Amino acid sequence: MESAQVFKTSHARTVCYLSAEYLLGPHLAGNLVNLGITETAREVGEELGLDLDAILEEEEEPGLGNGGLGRLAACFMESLSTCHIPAIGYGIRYEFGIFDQAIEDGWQVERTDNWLRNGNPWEIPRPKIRFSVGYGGYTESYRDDKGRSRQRWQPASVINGMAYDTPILGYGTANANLLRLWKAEAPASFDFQAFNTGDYYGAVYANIQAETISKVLYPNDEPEAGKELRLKQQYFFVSCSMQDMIRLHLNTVGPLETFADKFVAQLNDTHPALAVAELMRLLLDEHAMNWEQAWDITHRTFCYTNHTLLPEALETWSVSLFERLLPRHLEIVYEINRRFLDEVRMRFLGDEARVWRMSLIAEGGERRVRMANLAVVGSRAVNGVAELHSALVKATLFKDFAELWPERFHNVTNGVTPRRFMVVANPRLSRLITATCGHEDWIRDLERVRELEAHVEDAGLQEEWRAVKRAAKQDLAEWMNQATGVRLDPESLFDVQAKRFHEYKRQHLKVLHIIRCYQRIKQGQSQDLVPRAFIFGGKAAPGYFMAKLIIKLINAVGEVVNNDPQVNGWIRVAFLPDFNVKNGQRLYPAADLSEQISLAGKEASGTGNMKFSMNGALTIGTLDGANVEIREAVGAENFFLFGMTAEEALQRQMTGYRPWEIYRNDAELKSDIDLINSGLFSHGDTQLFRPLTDNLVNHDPFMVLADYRAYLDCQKTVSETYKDTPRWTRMSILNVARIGRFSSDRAIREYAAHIWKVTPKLIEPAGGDVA
Ligand code: F58
Repeated sequence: MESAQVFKTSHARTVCYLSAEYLLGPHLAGNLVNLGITETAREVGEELGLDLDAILEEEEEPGLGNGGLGRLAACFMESLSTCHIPAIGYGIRYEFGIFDQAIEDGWQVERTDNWLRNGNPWEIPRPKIRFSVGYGGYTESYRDDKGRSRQRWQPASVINGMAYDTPILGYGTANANLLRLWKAEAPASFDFQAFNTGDYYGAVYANIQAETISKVLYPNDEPEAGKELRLKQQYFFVSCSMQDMIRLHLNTVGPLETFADKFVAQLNDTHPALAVAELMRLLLDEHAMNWEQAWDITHRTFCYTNHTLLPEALETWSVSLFERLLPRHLEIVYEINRRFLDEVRMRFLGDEARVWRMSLIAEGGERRVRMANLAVVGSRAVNGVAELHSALVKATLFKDFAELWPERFHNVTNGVTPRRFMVVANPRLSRLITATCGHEDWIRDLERVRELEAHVEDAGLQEEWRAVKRAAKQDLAEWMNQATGVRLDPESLFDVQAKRFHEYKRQHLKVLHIIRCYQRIKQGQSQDLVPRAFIFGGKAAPGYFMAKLIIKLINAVGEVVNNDPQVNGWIRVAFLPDFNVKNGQRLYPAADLSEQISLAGKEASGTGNMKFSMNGALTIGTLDGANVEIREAVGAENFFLFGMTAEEALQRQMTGYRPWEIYRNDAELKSDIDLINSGLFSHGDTQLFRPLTDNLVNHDPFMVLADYRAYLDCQKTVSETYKDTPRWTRMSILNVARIGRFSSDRAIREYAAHIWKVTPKLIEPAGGDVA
């Protein structure tokens, strides 16, 4: 309340983070750390006969996101508060978050995530903060009272959005920002209508229809199919948020001419890009501005972050659906496009191909609205999420736009919050860092973990470092045994790949490595190996057949390996079910090796790579996403690099990539793939994994086979290095000591300084100091 009051009275410039997803994770432990009262809470609990850890274990997590993008939004909210930057996070209060994953007979099965089952103690319902949101209908021209010609929208249906606020605390500060999530509901007028017309069931139906809009998070990754509801969701939260920002501005600052001075709105990918058209509509139609003025404000308000280059993941909406749902917005998009394309034509005379590529509307085939183009045109700044990604954004995806507006393009490399991913997840390591550095300041200024470097040769520290890792592995092994019945040996190398399942992330490359180890041991060639536990975690989109088949393959290989006494002293395979924020927190501290093996050029940044590194895992990875910068930061000698560069991969694709030749010419690779096809892992079923193996041999869109040999060679180096315990420990310490740059605080400070132009505003605690 103090924060809100100060931000309001001081007219502080405010960041509005617009994101369809927030993958928050449990709140309690993070809030205790940020308030500096974890130990107090533990003691109070003991007095009351309550075990804090047991309570933390009980907490249901709001899984309001799919993966990296949603988790990034959550890290950013926490860092915004920690960095004292006035901010509001806007999103959707999904009644059902990302599905819970169970593994049955090796297959992923999805279960609904009823996270609100027992209520949500962290949210504050705000019944007075409600907005109506229209859909469908038609537009009409009319003359206003000054005789000017104007447009207005007569929606066919209207629903309400109600705000639910969750305070997001900063570390060691009184600053708290709000995460404001919208819940869809039927407007009260439906009830009256029912009275008047006697259509009771009609009114109830309308109510149900309205509430559907914030019912469930899309576990996306699939091509568009009947996703009308998703477009409705996007418009729903964007409209409520824009109306709320206008309300706040009118209540605090005053005239809308200064809107873009008060607010900057960050679009977390294109999911909220409709906000560009919605703000235009509100300014033009509801606040009677002219186009030039409305566009100037809108364009100065928005910034856009791109999170993917994969063409299949770029959002487009069919013009016919768009028109049916949002007829006024389509008119506005057309007008934005008309003016924009005039500018392009003027600048690049006669280059109609360019006009065609840059248009907000894709022509040829079914006409579609390109949301990424709308986001770029409507924003004053566009950024990618790692240096390589931002360079590729400029060179490929938005090449034409970067030629037109080079000054608009930026890079802000992602980061993650050390509070959750070190202090909460890994208290032992945190204590050791604090003891070694002699202060806790590294928690708010992660660059200061560099002070560890001075102690890297200290045998005592190395010993303690290993003990910390050993204890975390022990914890994970116990949890794994409970959850899955798979026993892991904490003495073995914990080799972990945890992230969403996608072919570009190449979990199947890891499987080929496991099969190779298996075969080598069976053939008595285990001399180069070290005992390893291969641990996987991650969900596949429910409709992504290939990703689900890879999960099945992992579990099938695990079943054979784990039950074969000849090999299971050497290798084990475990699949951690339901990888979410909470389970991630169990995994990161226990990893020795972090697998970041996507095909170069495909992973925009990755953030798991940072979480593993800050917990002392070494990375085996390609030059992709933020791996490139992590390697630079920790030192090439402390990173296991393999594989093609993005450029080499592209080159090879263009000159004709023939995976079957690699398959035929590499006897080990051939025998690994043939072993899958033999039915060994599928109780004799030789067809089960055919879609996967055939695809690898014949198409291999993510070039698994091209990187196979380099990957195996690199894994050999990993094993050799692991055998040299002091060396491995030094490398691990240096990974942590040099990871400071990957704090989300750094990312937020870069956004604040270079993109948002917003300054911190420190809140003085009203009733005494915190922490
Ligand atoms: C991820 N994107 C990127 N999208 O893949 C990852 O490299 C990056 O580190 C991260 O964003 C943060 O910048 C991502 O998580 C999604 O989850 C989409 C959500 C909406 C539907 C399509 C997937």
